[in-house]
Amino acid sequence: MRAFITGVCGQDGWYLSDFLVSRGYEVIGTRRGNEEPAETPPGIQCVYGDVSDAMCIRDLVDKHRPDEIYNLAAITHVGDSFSAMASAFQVNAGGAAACLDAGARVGAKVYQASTSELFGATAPPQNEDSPMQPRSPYACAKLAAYWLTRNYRDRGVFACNGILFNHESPRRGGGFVTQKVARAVAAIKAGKQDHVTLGNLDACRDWGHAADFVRAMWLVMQQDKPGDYVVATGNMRSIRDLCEVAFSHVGLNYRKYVRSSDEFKRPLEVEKLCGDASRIRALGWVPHIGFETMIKEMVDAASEQ
Ligand code: F7E
Repeated sequence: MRAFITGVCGQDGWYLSDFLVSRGYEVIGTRRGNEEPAETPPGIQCVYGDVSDAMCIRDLVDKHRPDEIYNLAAITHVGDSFSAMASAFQVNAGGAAACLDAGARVGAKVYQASTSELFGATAPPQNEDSPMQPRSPYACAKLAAYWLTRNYRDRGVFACNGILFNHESPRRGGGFVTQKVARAVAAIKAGKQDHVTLGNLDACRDWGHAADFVRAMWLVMQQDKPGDYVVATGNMRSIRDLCEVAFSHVGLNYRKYVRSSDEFKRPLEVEKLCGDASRIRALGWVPHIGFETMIKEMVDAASEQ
């Protein structure tokens, strides 16, 4: 089997390519060319590719003729999307269109990296039938991608939306709150920093581990029929809970070190997300790594850097 992964150098691209290579897949992944060679996942073929350039994606897919396409490339920071609306749409909606179009031409299955941000203002628990009320340009663009995927499916393409809730790991970018906290804990413990300033401490998320979530991506692509699946742990924690776990792991009380500022608050917030993943659990998917274990892994990894 041959897989084509866009955005292969991101957190999910690493874990997914690792998983697929271990299952004997040949993996071709796109990168935008601004990463160091050492930063590309091992065992795969990395090529230049930008999902906002539909002809580029079409040519690559025509050339490599994959069985499965995983569209993971995206502008992923929700907060940043408020000031980068046009590029959020070009990449997050346009990229999905490019992958669906390219996949349809060669008969490949297409996985679209969808997101719990689609639910936005809808109260938890959220599942595949919950109303979608996006609260950011990021989520609006991802909602367009979600519907494009469904439209292609209606036209006969094997196209799936994986509606993933937050998922983290030591490979998470430093702009996301888990990694920001993990790195701050490491720096404060080492005496290099005396506090960390966050935004909204009351927001709640359902956080899982990227290694568990990429298995779900693959699983939805192995079904007889294409579909949309929520992928989540079903456990909800606040930003305060995250701080408590991360700081207490190194013997510190977070209340002494965590501040909150409007600077890191969003114009519109998604207050509470917690997924009901019954549909994918019925296929046999279970997350193995719990929240505490994951946050401690991230703090330990940050401490070793
Ligand atoms: O924020 C709050 C912030 O940036 C989580 C992306 O992968 O998951 C991710 O989106 C929460 C929000 O992730 C800070 O306001 C407080 O309520 O880690 P985050 P996200 O926005 O949930 C979804 C599923 C995706 O699809 C996205 O691509 O934490 N928060 N203080 C903060 N967030 C950040 N980044 N920085 C702070 O200082």
